[in-house]
Amino acid sequence: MKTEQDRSSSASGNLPEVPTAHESVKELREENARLRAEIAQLRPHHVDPHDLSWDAAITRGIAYADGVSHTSSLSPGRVLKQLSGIAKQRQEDGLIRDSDEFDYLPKPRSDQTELEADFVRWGYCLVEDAMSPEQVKAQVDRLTEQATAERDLESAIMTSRKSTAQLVNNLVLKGQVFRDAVEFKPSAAQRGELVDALLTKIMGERFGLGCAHGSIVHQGGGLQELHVDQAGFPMPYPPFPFGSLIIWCYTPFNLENGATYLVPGSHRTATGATTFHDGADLVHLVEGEPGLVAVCAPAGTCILTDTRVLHGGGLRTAAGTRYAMRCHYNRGFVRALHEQASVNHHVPDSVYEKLSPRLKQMMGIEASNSEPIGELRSQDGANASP
Ligand SMILES: O=C(O)CCC(=O)C(=O)O
Ligand SMILES: [Fe+2]
Repeated sequence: MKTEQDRSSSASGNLPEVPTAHESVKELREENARLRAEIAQLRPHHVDPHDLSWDAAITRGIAYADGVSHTSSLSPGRVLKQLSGIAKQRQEDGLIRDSDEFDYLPKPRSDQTELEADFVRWGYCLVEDAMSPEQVKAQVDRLTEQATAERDLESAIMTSRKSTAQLVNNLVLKGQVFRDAVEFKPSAAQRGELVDALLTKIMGERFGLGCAHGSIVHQGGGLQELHVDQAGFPMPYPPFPFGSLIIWCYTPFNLENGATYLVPGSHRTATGATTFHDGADLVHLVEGEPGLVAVCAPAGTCILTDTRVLHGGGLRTAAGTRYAMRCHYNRGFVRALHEQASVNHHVPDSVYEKLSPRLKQMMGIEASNSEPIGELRSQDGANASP
């Protein structure tokens, strides 16, 4: 089967195209590593990265990301480049294993302490039966109806070539079932309150919504480059994630079905230090043990991920379709918008009226002061004084 690639990503912008030929990928990766090492040596203010003195910091200048790029927020992309094409290559070589082949990796669970332990150790956890079969059906029915209507209107977003995957963005505008699930109402997701409690632990109270969209992956679709979902943030990362991408599995996830590929444990070390820094050997992580796996989960599971964990959409090789909803949440101080979710600043009045106070807060569109003070003139103040 010819592999098609999904270039969209829920929280990292557009992903690069996967090169096709095996050998050239390998060669390019090596060439890339060599050139990066050379460039590092040629930097005019190259300072020993292990020198932690004030003098060294001042010589480096304002270089909070990598000391090279003036668009520092793009810097994790430089580190991730070494993984270009690797998911495709490992899939073709049959080297990606199902996560349930590893006893120690997260399993679907309902105990919060165990879920937290999985999340800390592996960078993801699986909330078991987070939606009942009826709740899943209600979401899939609405999603497929919306997806068909968007295709009929010729406004569908096809994310893999030959229409093997479709993304239905801005679900908050597209049905009460989605709005209810996004704010974890038990009527839409029976273990929504548990998901909410976990996300609150990850990001603190009043976390925001980055995007909520439907992901429809047919045979031959779904493959993405490996990435992290906080690539917009400069490195080095602090010892906590900026957000969490959660995936509501509407159909079963496993290798053949196009489950998310993920490198368990790639988000941090035991001390909390980040894995992402200049010179990090990410290939070693991908090829190690457990390495890159396909996250197995029955329909109804909610996958919570740390935005620092290496992962990407997996290729569906089986016949049929994988349905899911992906929601990206951010810490409250992060502006709640996203390249596929202009929803947060273009909400039609008819939908605005239906949004709960919490959803408005999550989307960053609550009116916190209905009578703000505007531009004042000196006599305005004089008139106002007694
Ligand atoms: O759909 C998936 O399995 C993962 C998608 C993903 O990582 C993303 O869109 O950022
Ligand atoms: Fe992602």
